[in-house]
Amino acid sequence: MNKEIVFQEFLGGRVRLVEGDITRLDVDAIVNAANKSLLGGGGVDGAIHRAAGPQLVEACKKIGGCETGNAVITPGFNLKARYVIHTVGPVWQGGNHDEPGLLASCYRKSLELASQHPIKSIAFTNISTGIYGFPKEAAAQVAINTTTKFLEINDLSSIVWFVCFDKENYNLYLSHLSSKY
Ligand code: AR6
Repeated sequence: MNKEIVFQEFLGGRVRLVEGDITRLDVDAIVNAANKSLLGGGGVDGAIHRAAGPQLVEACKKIGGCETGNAVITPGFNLKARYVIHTVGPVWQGGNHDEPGLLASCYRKSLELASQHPIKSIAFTNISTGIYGFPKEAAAQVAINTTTKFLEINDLSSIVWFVCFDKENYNLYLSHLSSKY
């Protein structure tokens, strides 16, 4: 499992950082940066739907949509991951529309869903930092702070992977995680 993947460990192994494609990771759940329709799109959403196959959009249609800051769960179908957690990040509108609060909610709700299912490893992409335009540095801080706080408070036994597709995000996560943990 993930033998060929090079990653860094933090928080006693509870958090892992890797640069790469989330659709290839062998984990129990991957978290999709979806939109409110849940019907697929570009970016990581498109990549996940392509890798999971057409059954994924059918499962999403049955759910019917998801509000910004919330999360829903489906099977992973053709993915290695058994589940996909779909969360809808905020569109960056300048920072005065509760964007950080909504982004934190995406991480929290996804982790809550994970804790309610047999999920021992969950992988996040950098939600909202692509098409939705959330500044990467601020988004990395929200992602790391929200996740580590959740792990401390909830005693979640899952390993959390942060999967960075681009070098800029990877370097930001590496620097924040290394300085804190
Ligand atoms: N694996 C991991 N991360 C990825 C991958 C991948 N295969 N591909 C891209 N990323 P984005 P958003 C990173 O735009 O900003 C969709 O159309 C990417 O580098 O996918 O939340 C949805 O349907 C970036 O850091 O999601 C929505 O309409 C991060 O994933 C909208 O885009 C998020 O970029 C959501 O926008």
